[in-house]
Amino acid sequence: MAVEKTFVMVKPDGVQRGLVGEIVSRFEKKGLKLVGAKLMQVPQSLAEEHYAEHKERPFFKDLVSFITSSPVFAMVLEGDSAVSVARTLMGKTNPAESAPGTIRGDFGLTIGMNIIHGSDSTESAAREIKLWFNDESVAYDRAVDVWLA
Ligand code: RTP
Ligand code: MG
Repeated sequence: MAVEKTFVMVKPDGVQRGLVGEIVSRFEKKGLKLVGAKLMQVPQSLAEEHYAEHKERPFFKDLVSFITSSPVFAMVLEGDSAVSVARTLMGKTNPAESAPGTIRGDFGLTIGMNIIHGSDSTESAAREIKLWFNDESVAYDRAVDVWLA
């Protein structure tokens, strides 16, 4: 297994509903290491660039206006297979189909407001971390790492 970094963002619905702490806690308890975090209002240009792959999709306009409607909580998480592990904890894109025990499965109801975003590949993670954090993550040693590998 390889140590990876991934980009995860609590979307405006998750921040408004007071779920940031619960969500961060789930990733921490899983063993992923928080190496970047910030609460921020998303500029239109950043939202459009982040979701550029969906530019031609019918939901693109609504998605960008949703992401820019209220602050998000952006994070960089690090750990073994962090990209796929974070996606597993998040659950399927549509909360109506996400398994109980996952973040979307436990807290979401509709695809338009599905609480959280996570990079879908190591390539996406690299692109998104650069875009949101300008590659500025915080490296530090954590004693618990000895018990996780
Ligand atoms: P995300 O990028 O937000 O982590 O979600 P994802 O990979 O699981 O899903 P993706 O296919 O990348 O879709 C991005 C976001 O667009 C919204 N969406 N709405 N109305 C619709 O049919 C529809 N489909 C997708 C969702 O908010 C989804 O998370
Ligand atoms: Mg996606």
